Amino acid sequence: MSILIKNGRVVTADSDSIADIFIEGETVKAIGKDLPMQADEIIDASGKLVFPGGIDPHVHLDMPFMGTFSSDSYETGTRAALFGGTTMVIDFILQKQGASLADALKEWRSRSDNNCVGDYSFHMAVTDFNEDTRKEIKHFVEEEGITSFKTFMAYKGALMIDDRQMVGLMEEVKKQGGLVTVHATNGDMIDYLIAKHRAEGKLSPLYHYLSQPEVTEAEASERFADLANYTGCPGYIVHLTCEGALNAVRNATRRNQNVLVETCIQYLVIDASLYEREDGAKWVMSPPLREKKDQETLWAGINQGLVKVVATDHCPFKWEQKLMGKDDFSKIPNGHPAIENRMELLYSEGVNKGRITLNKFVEVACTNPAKIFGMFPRKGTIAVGSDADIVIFDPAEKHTLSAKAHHMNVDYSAYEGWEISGKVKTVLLRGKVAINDGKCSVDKGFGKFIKRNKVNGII
Ligand code: DUC
Ligand code: ZN
Ligand code: ZN
Ligand code: ZN
Repeated sequence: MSILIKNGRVVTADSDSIADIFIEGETVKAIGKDLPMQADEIIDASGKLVFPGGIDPHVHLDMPFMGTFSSDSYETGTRAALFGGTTMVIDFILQKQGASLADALKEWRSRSDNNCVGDYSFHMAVTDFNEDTRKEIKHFVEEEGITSFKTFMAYKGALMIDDRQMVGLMEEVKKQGGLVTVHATNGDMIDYLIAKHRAEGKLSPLYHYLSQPEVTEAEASERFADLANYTGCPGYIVHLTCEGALNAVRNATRRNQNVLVETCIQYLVIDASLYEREDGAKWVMSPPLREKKDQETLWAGINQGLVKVVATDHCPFKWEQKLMGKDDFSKIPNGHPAIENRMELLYSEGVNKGRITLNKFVEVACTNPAKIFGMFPRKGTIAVGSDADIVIFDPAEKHTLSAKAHHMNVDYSAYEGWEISGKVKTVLLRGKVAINDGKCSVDKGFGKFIKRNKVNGII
Protein backbone atom coordinates (compact mmCIF):
# COMPACT_ATOMS: atom_id res chain seq x y z
CA MET A 1 0.00 0.00 0.00
CA SER A 2 1.36 3.45 -0.91
CA ILE A 3 0.02 6.91 -0.22
CA LEU A 4 1.03 10.27 -1.69
CA ILE A 5 0.15 13.36 0.36
CA LYS A 6 0.31 16.27 -2.07
CA ASN A 7 0.94 19.99 -1.69
CA GLY A 8 0.67 20.31 2.07
CA ARG A 9 2.63 22.80 4.18
CA VAL A 10 4.93 20.27 5.83
CA VAL A 11 6.10 21.46 9.24
CA THR A 12 8.66 19.78 11.50
CA ALA A 13 10.51 21.19 14.50
CA ASP A 14 13.07 22.76 12.19
CA SER A 15 11.57 23.02 8.71
CA ASP A 16 8.52 24.46 7.00
CA SER A 17 7.83 24.10 3.26
CA ILE A 18 5.23 23.10 0.69
CA ALA A 19 6.00 19.50 -0.28
CA ASP A 20 4.66 16.05 -1.16
CA ILE A 21 5.19 13.03 1.07
CA PHE A 22 5.41 9.53 -0.38
CA ILE A 23 4.60 6.67 2.00
CA GLU A 24 5.07 2.97 1.35
CA GLY A 25 3.97 0.45 3.95
CA GLU A 26 4.53 1.93 7.38
CA THR A 27 7.25 4.44 6.52
CA VAL A 28 7.97 7.71 4.77
CA LYS A 29 9.96 6.97 1.61
CA ALA A 30 10.35 10.41 0.02
CA ILE A 31 9.65 14.08 0.69
CA GLY A 32 9.94 16.79 -1.94
CA LYS A 33 8.26 19.16 -4.34
CA ASP A 34 6.14 17.55 -7.09
CA LEU A 35 7.22 13.98 -6.38
CA PRO A 36 6.85 11.80 -9.50
CA MET A 37 5.70 8.61 -7.73
CA GLN A 38 2.44 6.81 -8.44
CA ALA A 39 0.50 5.76 -5.35
CA ASP A 40 -2.51 3.62 -4.44
CA GLU A 41 -4.06 6.62 -2.74
CA ILE A 42 -3.55 10.34 -3.21
CA ILE A 43 -4.46 12.82 -0.48
CA ASP A 44 -4.68 16.47 -1.48
CA ALA A 45 -3.36 18.58 1.40
CA SER A 46 -3.41 21.96 -0.35
CA GLY A 47 -4.04 24.74 2.15
CA LYS A 48 -3.46 22.35 5.05
CA LEU A 49 -0.69 21.96 7.59
CA VAL A 50 1.03 18.57 7.63
CA PHE A 51 2.93 17.76 10.82
CA PRO A 52 4.19 14.68 12.70
CA GLY A 53 1.76 12.68 14.82
CA GLY A 54 1.58 14.09 18.32
CA ILE A 55 3.18 12.21 21.20
CA ASP A 56 1.61 12.60 24.63
CA PRO A 57 4.16 11.24 27.10
CA HIS A 58 1.93 11.60 30.16
CA VAL A 59 -1.41 9.77 30.26
CA HIS A 60 -3.19 7.47 32.71
CA LEU A 61 -5.55 5.00 31.02
CA ASP A 62 -7.60 2.40 32.91
CA MET A 63 -5.54 3.21 36.01
CA PRO A 64 -6.46 2.10 39.52
CA PHE A 65 -6.37 5.31 41.58
CA MET A 66 -8.08 6.67 44.70
CA GLY A 67 -10.47 3.74 44.98
CA THR A 68 -11.60 3.75 41.34
CA PHE A 69 -10.21 3.50 37.77
CA SER A 70 -9.61 6.34 35.34
CA SER A 71 -12.51 6.15 32.90
CA ASP A 72 -10.76 5.87 29.54
CA SER A 73 -9.70 2.34 28.63
CA TYR A 74 -6.65 1.78 26.44
CA GLU A 75 -9.10 1.53 23.55
CA THR A 76 -11.19 4.64 24.16
CA GLY A 77 -8.21 6.70 25.30
CA THR A 78 -5.91 5.94 22.38
CA ARG A 79 -8.78 6.34 19.92
CA ALA A 80 -9.66 9.74 21.35
CA ALA A 81 -5.96 10.63 21.15
CA LEU A 82 -5.95 9.80 17.44
CA PHE A 83 -9.01 12.01 16.84
CA GLY A 84 -7.01 14.81 18.41
CA GLY A 85 -3.87 14.21 16.33
CA THR A 86 -1.91 12.24 18.94
CA THR A 87 -0.63 8.98 17.44
CA MET A 88 1.34 7.72 20.43
CA VAL A 89 1.03 7.93 24.20
CA ILE A 90 3.24 6.94 27.10
CA ASP A 91 1.26 5.63 30.06
CA PHE A 92 2.43 4.73 33.58
CA ILE A 93 2.83 1.35 35.25
CA LEU A 94 2.57 1.67 39.05
CA GLN A 95 4.62 -0.74 41.15
CA LYS A 96 2.76 -1.95 44.24
CA GLN A 97 4.84 -1.24 47.33
CA GLY A 98 6.28 -4.56 48.51
CA ALA A 99 5.91 -6.20 45.09
CA SER A 100 8.20 -6.37 42.06
CA LEU A 101 8.34 -4.19 38.95
CA ALA A 102 7.80 -7.32 36.84
CA ASP A 103 4.47 -8.04 38.57
CA ALA A 104 3.26 -4.54 37.81
CA LEU A 105 4.33 -4.78 34.17
CA LYS A 106 2.38 -8.02 33.82
CA GLU A 107 -0.73 -6.51 35.39
CA TRP A 108 -0.61 -3.39 33.21
CA ARG A 109 0.00 -5.27 29.99
CA SER A 110 -3.01 -7.48 30.74
CA ARG A 111 -5.14 -4.33 30.42
CA SER A 112 -3.29 -2.62 27.56
CA ASP A 113 -2.13 -5.31 25.17
CA ASN A 114 -4.35 -5.87 22.12
CA ASN A 115 -6.55 -3.01 23.32
CA CYS A 116 -4.75 0.06 21.97
CA VAL A 117 -5.88 1.79 18.80
CA GLY A 118 -2.82 4.08 18.70
CA ASP A 119 0.81 3.32 19.52
CA TYR A 120 1.89 3.23 23.15
CA SER A 121 4.66 2.74 25.66
CA PHE A 122 5.04 2.85 29.44
CA HIS A 123 7.07 4.63 32.04
CA MET A 124 7.81 2.35 35.00
CA ALA A 125 6.80 4.05 38.27
CA VAL A 126 9.11 2.86 41.04
CA THR A 127 7.22 3.24 44.32
CA ASP A 128 9.45 0.98 46.43
CA PHE A 129 13.15 1.06 45.61
CA ASN A 130 15.17 -1.65 47.34
CA GLU A 131 17.88 -4.17 46.47
CA ASP A 132 15.38 -6.39 44.61
CA THR A 133 14.00 -3.51 42.58
CA ARG A 134 17.54 -2.35 41.77
CA LYS A 135 18.21 -5.64 40.04
CA GLU A 136 15.17 -5.21 37.78
CA ILE A 137 16.15 -1.85 36.27
CA LYS A 138 18.65 -3.28 33.76
CA HIS A 139 16.07 -5.76 32.48
CA PHE A 140 13.53 -3.00 31.87
CA VAL A 141 16.04 -0.87 29.96
CA GLU A 142 17.64 -3.61 27.91
CA GLU A 143 14.86 -6.07 27.30
CA GLU A 144 11.49 -4.42 27.82
CA GLY A 145 12.42 -1.18 26.03
CA ILE A 146 11.16 0.81 29.02
CA THR A 147 13.90 3.37 29.71
CA SER A 148 12.16 5.96 31.91
CA PHE A 149 11.41 5.50 35.60
CA LYS A 150 8.76 7.63 37.28
CA THR A 151 8.94 8.66 40.91
CA PHE A 152 6.51 10.37 43.26
CA MET A 153 7.61 12.79 45.98
CA ALA A 154 3.96 12.83 47.18
CA TYR A 155 1.14 10.32 47.91
CA LYS A 156 2.84 8.85 50.99
CA GLY A 157 1.92 5.26 51.81
CA ALA A 158 0.96 4.44 48.24
CA LEU A 159 3.35 5.90 45.69
CA MET A 160 5.88 8.16 47.41
CA ILE A 161 9.55 7.24 47.78
CA ASP A 162 11.88 9.00 50.20
CA ASP A 163 15.11 10.76 49.27
CA ARG A 164 17.22 7.76 50.25
CA GLN A 165 15.38 5.64 47.68
CA MET A 166 15.49 8.46 45.14
CA VAL A 167 19.29 8.71 45.28
CA GLY A 168 19.66 4.92 45.00
CA LEU A 169 17.30 4.76 42.05
CA MET A 170 19.05 7.65 40.30
CA GLU A 171 22.44 5.94 40.61
CA GLU A 172 21.09 2.71 39.15
CA VAL A 173 19.10 4.34 36.34
CA LYS A 174 22.08 6.45 35.30
CA LYS A 175 24.24 3.32 35.18
CA GLN A 176 21.74 1.48 32.96
CA GLY A 177 21.13 4.33 30.49
CA GLY A 178 17.72 5.55 31.59
CA LEU A 179 15.97 8.67 32.79
CA VAL A 180 14.26 9.41 36.13
CA THR A 181 11.03 11.38 35.93
CA VAL A 182 9.26 12.89 38.89
CA HIS A 183 5.96 14.13 40.27
CA ALA A 184 7.71 16.86 42.24
CA THR A 185 5.60 18.11 45.13
CA ASN A 186 6.34 17.96 48.87
CA GLY A 187 4.01 15.16 49.97
CA ASP A 188 4.43 15.62 53.71
CA MET A 189 3.63 19.32 53.55
CA ILE A 190 0.58 18.65 51.38
CA ASP A 191 -0.64 15.92 53.76
CA TYR A 192 -0.30 18.37 56.64
CA LEU A 193 -2.33 21.06 54.84
CA ILE A 194 -5.03 18.59 53.76
CA ALA A 195 -5.43 17.37 57.35
CA LYS A 196 -5.54 20.93 58.65
CA HIS A 197 -8.22 22.03 56.16
CA ARG A 198 -10.32 18.95 56.88
CA ALA A 199 -10.06 19.50 60.65
CA GLU A 200 -11.30 23.06 60.12
CA GLY A 201 -14.27 21.77 58.09
CA LYS A 202 -12.92 23.34 54.88
CA LEU A 203 -13.98 20.66 52.46
CA SER A 204 -14.80 22.26 49.09
CA PRO A 205 -12.65 21.81 45.93
CA LEU A 206 -11.04 25.20 46.58
CA TYR A 207 -9.20 23.59 49.51
CA HIS A 208 -7.65 21.02 47.19
CA TYR A 209 -5.96 24.00 45.57
CA LEU A 210 -5.09 25.66 48.88
CA SER A 211 -3.54 22.42 50.16
CA GLN A 212 -0.93 22.42 47.37
CA PRO A 213 0.53 25.95 47.32
CA GLU A 214 3.30 26.87 44.89
CA VAL A 215 6.01 26.33 47.51
CA THR A 216 5.18 22.61 47.75
CA GLU A 217 6.12 22.26 44.10
CA ALA A 218 9.05 24.69 44.06
CA GLU A 219 10.68 23.00 47.07
CA ALA A 220 10.36 19.49 45.64
CA SER A 221 11.52 20.55 42.17
CA GLU A 222 14.65 22.10 43.64
CA ARG A 223 15.32 19.02 45.78
CA PHE A 224 14.88 16.71 42.80
CA ALA A 225 17.25 18.86 40.72
CA ASP A 226 19.81 18.78 43.55
CA LEU A 227 19.70 14.99 43.82
CA ALA A 228 19.88 14.57 40.04
CA ASN A 229 22.85 16.92 39.95
CA TYR A 230 24.63 15.02 42.71
CA THR A 231 24.09 11.61 41.07
CA GLY A 232 24.54 12.84 37.48
CA CYS A 233 21.30 11.12 36.53
CA PRO A 234 19.21 12.65 33.72
CA GLY A 235 16.08 14.10 35.33
CA TYR A 236 12.67 15.09 33.93
CA ILE A 237 10.01 16.92 35.92
CA VAL A 238 6.48 16.02 34.83
CA HIS A 239 3.53 18.45 34.88
CA LEU A 240 5.45 21.49 36.11
CA THR A 241 2.88 24.23 36.75
CA CYS A 242 4.35 27.35 38.30
CA GLU A 243 6.87 30.13 38.43
CA GLY A 244 8.54 28.94 41.64
CA ALA A 245 9.20 25.46 40.26
CA LEU A 246 10.48 26.77 36.93
CA ASN A 247 12.80 29.14 38.77
CA ALA A 248 14.23 26.13 40.64
CA VAL A 249 15.08 24.66 37.23
CA ARG A 250 16.51 28.02 36.11
CA ASN A 251 18.77 27.97 39.17
CA ALA A 252 19.96 24.49 38.21
CA THR A 253 20.98 25.77 34.76
CA ARG A 254 23.39 28.20 36.47
CA ARG A 255 25.53 25.25 37.53
CA ASN A 256 25.25 23.93 33.94
CA GLN A 257 22.71 21.28 34.87
CA ASN A 258 20.13 20.24 32.31
CA VAL A 259 16.80 19.37 33.99
CA LEU A 260 14.14 18.46 31.46
CA VAL A 261 10.72 20.03 32.04
CA GLU A 262 7.23 19.02 30.93
CA THR A 263 4.14 21.11 31.46
CA CYS A 264 0.59 20.17 30.53
CA ILE A 265 -1.86 21.99 28.31
CA GLN A 266 -4.24 22.86 31.16
CA TYR A 267 -1.59 24.78 33.09
CA LEU A 268 -1.11 26.99 30.03
CA VAL A 269 -4.74 27.81 29.34
CA ILE A 270 -6.94 27.56 32.47
CA ASP A 271 -6.44 28.79 36.02
CA ALA A 272 -7.39 28.26 39.66
CA SER A 273 -10.45 30.55 39.52
CA LEU A 274 -12.30 27.42 38.30
CA TYR A 275 -12.12 25.96 41.83
CA GLU A 276 -14.67 28.50 43.01
CA ARG A 277 -17.29 27.06 40.68
CA GLU A 278 -20.02 24.66 41.77
CA ASP A 279 -18.53 22.00 39.49
CA GLY A 280 -14.92 22.78 40.52
CA ALA A 281 -14.25 19.05 41.06
CA LYS A 282 -13.88 18.70 37.28
CA TRP A 283 -10.51 20.45 37.57
CA VAL A 284 -9.29 18.79 40.74
CA MET A 285 -5.91 17.44 39.68
CA SER A 286 -2.44 17.35 41.19
CA PRO A 287 -0.68 19.69 41.04
CA PRO A 288 -3.69 22.03 40.89
CA LEU A 289 -4.29 24.76 38.32
CA ARG A 290 -2.36 27.92 39.15
CA GLU A 291 -2.50 31.67 38.48
CA LYS A 292 -2.33 33.83 35.37
CA LYS A 293 1.28 34.77 36.23
CA ASP A 294 2.18 31.09 36.12
CA GLN A 295 0.67 30.74 32.65
CA GLU A 296 2.86 33.63 31.48
CA THR A 297 5.88 31.93 33.06
CA LEU A 298 5.16 28.66 31.26
CA TRP A 299 4.65 30.23 27.81
CA ALA A 300 7.91 32.12 28.32
CA GLY A 301 9.60 28.93 29.51
CA ILE A 302 8.59 27.20 26.28
CA ASN A 303 10.05 30.01 24.19
CA GLN A 304 13.21 30.05 26.29
CA GLY A 305 13.70 26.35 25.60
CA LEU A 306 13.40 25.52 29.29
CA VAL A 307 10.00 23.82 29.04
CA LYS A 308 10.60 21.03 26.56
CA VAL A 309 7.27 19.18 26.40
CA VAL A 310 3.53 19.93 26.53
CA ALA A 311 1.66 16.80 27.66
CA THR A 312 -1.75 16.31 29.36
CA ASP A 313 -1.58 14.06 32.46
CA HIS A 314 -4.86 12.81 30.97
CA CYS A 315 -6.60 11.03 33.86
CA PRO A 316 -10.35 11.28 33.32
CA PHE A 317 -13.09 10.49 35.81
CA LYS A 318 -16.80 10.65 35.11
CA TRP A 319 -18.88 13.09 37.10
CA GLU A 320 -20.28 10.25 39.16
CA GLN A 321 -16.72 9.33 40.15
CA LYS A 322 -15.88 12.94 40.95
CA LEU A 323 -18.90 12.93 43.29
CA MET A 324 -17.02 10.46 45.53
CA GLY A 325 -15.58 13.67 46.95
CA LYS A 326 -18.73 15.78 47.10
CA ASP A 327 -18.40 16.22 50.86
CA ASP A 328 -14.59 16.15 51.06
CA PHE A 329 -12.14 17.49 48.47
CA SER A 330 -9.53 14.91 49.52
CA LYS A 331 -11.74 12.12 48.16
CA ILE A 332 -12.23 13.62 44.69
CA PRO A 333 -10.31 11.42 42.22
CA ASN A 334 -7.49 13.62 40.85
CA GLY A 335 -7.28 14.20 37.14
CA HIS A 336 -8.93 15.72 34.09
CA PRO A 337 -9.60 14.71 30.47
CA ALA A 338 -7.45 16.32 27.75
CA ILE A 339 -5.87 13.61 25.57
CA GLU A 340 -8.08 14.55 22.61
CA ASN A 341 -7.79 18.31 23.10
CA ARG A 342 -4.05 18.86 23.59
CA MET A 343 -2.93 19.45 20.00
CA GLU A 344 -5.88 21.64 18.99
CA LEU A 345 -5.74 23.69 22.19
CA LEU A 346 -2.00 24.20 21.85
CA TYR A 347 -2.40 25.27 18.24
CA SER A 348 -5.38 27.53 18.92
CA GLU A 349 -4.14 29.14 22.15
CA GLY A 350 -0.45 28.97 21.25
CA VAL A 351 0.23 29.31 17.52
CA ASN A 352 -2.98 31.07 16.53
CA LYS A 353 -2.67 33.63 19.32
CA GLY A 354 0.97 34.32 18.48
CA ARG A 355 2.43 32.91 21.70
CA ILE A 356 4.58 30.23 20.03
CA THR A 357 5.73 29.49 16.49
CA LEU A 358 4.51 26.59 14.40
CA ASN A 359 7.95 24.96 14.64
CA LYS A 360 7.87 25.28 18.44
CA PHE A 361 4.40 23.70 18.47
CA VAL A 362 5.77 20.62 16.67
CA GLU A 363 8.87 20.58 18.85
CA VAL A 364 7.04 20.46 22.21
CA ALA A 365 4.08 18.30 21.15
CA CYS A 366 5.82 15.77 18.87
CA THR A 367 9.59 15.94 18.50
CA ASN A 368 10.94 16.52 22.00
CA PRO A 369 8.89 13.71 23.57
CA ALA A 370 10.34 11.34 20.94
CA LYS A 371 13.90 12.58 21.53
CA ILE A 372 13.74 12.62 25.33
CA PHE A 373 12.16 9.17 25.59
CA GLY A 374 14.32 7.34 23.05
CA MET A 375 12.16 7.07 19.93
CA PHE A 376 13.64 9.66 17.58
CA PRO A 377 13.79 9.72 14.55
CA ARG A 378 11.44 6.76 14.19
CA LYS A 379 8.76 8.88 15.89
CA GLY A 380 8.32 12.62 16.36
CA THR A 381 9.23 13.92 12.92
CA ILE A 382 8.52 13.58 9.22
CA ALA A 383 11.68 12.29 7.57
CA VAL A 384 12.68 9.60 5.10
CA GLY A 385 12.74 6.36 7.08
CA SER A 386 10.54 7.53 9.94
CA ASP A 387 7.17 5.96 10.77
CA ALA A 388 4.44 7.58 8.69
CA ASP A 389 2.62 9.07 11.70
CA ILE A 390 1.20 12.20 10.14
CA VAL A 391 -1.49 14.79 10.92
CA ILE A 392 -3.23 16.81 8.23
CA PHE A 393 -4.63 19.92 9.91
CA ASP A 394 -6.90 22.67 8.65
CA PRO A 395 -5.74 25.91 10.28
CA ALA A 396 -8.79 27.78 9.00
CA GLU A 397 -11.54 25.54 10.37
CA LYS A 398 -13.18 26.74 13.57
CA HIS A 399 -15.05 24.43 15.93
CA THR A 400 -16.32 24.22 19.49
CA LEU A 401 -15.11 21.74 22.11
CA SER A 402 -17.89 19.81 23.82
CA ALA A 403 -18.59 16.55 25.62
CA LYS A 404 -21.23 15.93 22.94
CA ALA A 405 -18.58 15.84 20.23
CA HIS A 406 -15.57 14.29 21.93
CA HIS A 407 -14.50 10.64 21.92
CA MET A 408 -13.08 10.38 25.45
CA ASN A 409 -15.05 8.16 27.82
CA VAL A 410 -16.11 10.94 30.16
CA ASP A 411 -19.43 12.76 30.41
CA TYR A 412 -18.15 16.33 30.54
CA SER A 413 -15.53 18.41 28.81
CA ALA A 414 -13.07 20.43 30.85
CA TYR A 415 -13.20 22.90 27.93
CA GLU A 416 -16.95 22.92 27.21
CA GLY A 417 -17.85 25.66 24.75
CA TRP A 418 -14.26 26.68 23.92
CA GLU A 419 -13.95 28.11 20.40
CA ILE A 420 -10.98 26.50 18.67
CA SER A 421 -9.19 27.75 15.56
CA GLY A 422 -7.80 24.84 13.58
CA LYS A 423 -8.94 21.23 13.29
CA VAL A 424 -7.38 17.79 12.88
CA LYS A 425 -8.76 16.43 9.60
CA THR A 426 -6.78 13.29 8.72
CA VAL A 427 -4.39 11.21 10.80
CA LEU A 428 -2.07 8.49 9.53
CA LEU A 429 -0.57 5.96 11.90
CA ARG A 430 2.32 3.94 10.48
CA GLY A 431 1.13 4.56 6.95
CA LYS A 432 -2.52 3.75 7.51
CA VAL A 433 -5.29 6.35 7.41
CA ALA A 434 -6.63 6.04 10.96
CA ILE A 435 -8.80 9.16 11.13
CA ASN A 436 -10.50 10.93 8.27
CA ASP A 437 -13.28 13.49 8.42
CA GLY A 438 -14.50 12.52 11.85
CA LYS A 439 -14.30 8.74 11.39
CA CYS A 440 -11.84 6.23 12.81
CA SER A 441 -10.92 3.35 10.51
CA VAL A 442 -8.61 1.32 12.74
CA ASP A 443 -9.59 -0.98 15.59
CA LYS A 444 -8.20 -1.89 18.96
CA GLY A 445 -5.10 -4.00 18.54
CA PHE A 446 -3.79 -1.78 15.75
CA GLY A 447 -1.75 0.23 18.26
CA LYS A 448 1.71 -1.24 18.79
CA PHE A 449 3.82 -1.33 21.92
CA ILE A 450 6.92 0.68 21.01
CA LYS A 451 10.19 -0.41 22.59
CA ARG A 452 12.33 2.61 23.41
CA ASN A 453 16.10 3.13 23.28
CA LYS A 454 18.50 4.09 26.04
CA VAL A 455 18.57 7.82 26.78
CA ASN A 456 20.94 10.28 28.42
CA GLY A 457 18.94 13.47 28.89
CA ILE A 458 20.66 15.25 25.98
CA ILE A 459 18.39 16.24 23.10
N1 DUC B 1 -2.19 13.78 39.27
C1 DUC B 1 -3.43 13.70 38.80
O1 DUC B 1 -4.10 14.71 38.76
N2 DUC B 1 -3.89 12.51 38.40
C2 DUC B 1 -3.12 11.34 38.35
C3 DUC B 1 -1.88 11.38 39.11
C4 DUC B 1 -1.40 12.73 39.44
O2 DUC B 1 -0.30 12.90 39.89
ZN1 ZN C 1 16.45 -9.68 32.03
ZN1 ZN D 1 1.66 13.47 38.88
ZN1 ZN E 1 0.23 11.82 35.97
